[in-house]
Amino acid sequence: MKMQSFNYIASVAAVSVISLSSSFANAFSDYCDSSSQSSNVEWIESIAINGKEFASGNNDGYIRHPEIVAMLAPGTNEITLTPGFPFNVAFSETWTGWIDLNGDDLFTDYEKIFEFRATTPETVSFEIPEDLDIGLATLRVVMSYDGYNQPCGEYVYGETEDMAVSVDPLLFLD
Ligand SMILES: [Ca+2]
Ligand SMILES: [Ca+2]
Repeated sequence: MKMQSFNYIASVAAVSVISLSSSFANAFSDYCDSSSQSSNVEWIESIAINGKEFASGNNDGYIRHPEIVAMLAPGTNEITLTPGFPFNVAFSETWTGWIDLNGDDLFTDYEKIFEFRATTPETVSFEIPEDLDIGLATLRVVMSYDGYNQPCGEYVYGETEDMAVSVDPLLFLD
């Protein structure tokens, strides 16, 4: 059991040394497109997972964080979603998040980890099943002014961000 675990980690580390960015690009390549038409007046400013913040600012409607792996814990996790506004005028935004827990490149209702509407930064908790072995998985967050809450497709105002997540602490050794 232990040997299998270390063999797996060793192969991931080898890939990351040789070509980290292309490895992640491949990991994301099969997901459906999601983006806004405009992030001029609201965007995803930052996503913090279990207290570690990943700030991105305005990314023109979509960003895939290329070399970030956010650490999840089996059981309860916290995520803080912070919107960005250019004119000190805050709008109400619909936030929806999914994690592709089963690795089939689809974000299903079963994999939705939050959905809410808010004007200010909000922290919500979600559960990762204790017995689930996810090596690397993808978190998708959609923030939409127009209330769009689907994992795929184009909406008018807001932003989509994709990020690699893992529950395996050995993947976080830099
Ligand atoms: Ca952003
Ligand atoms: Ca899935």
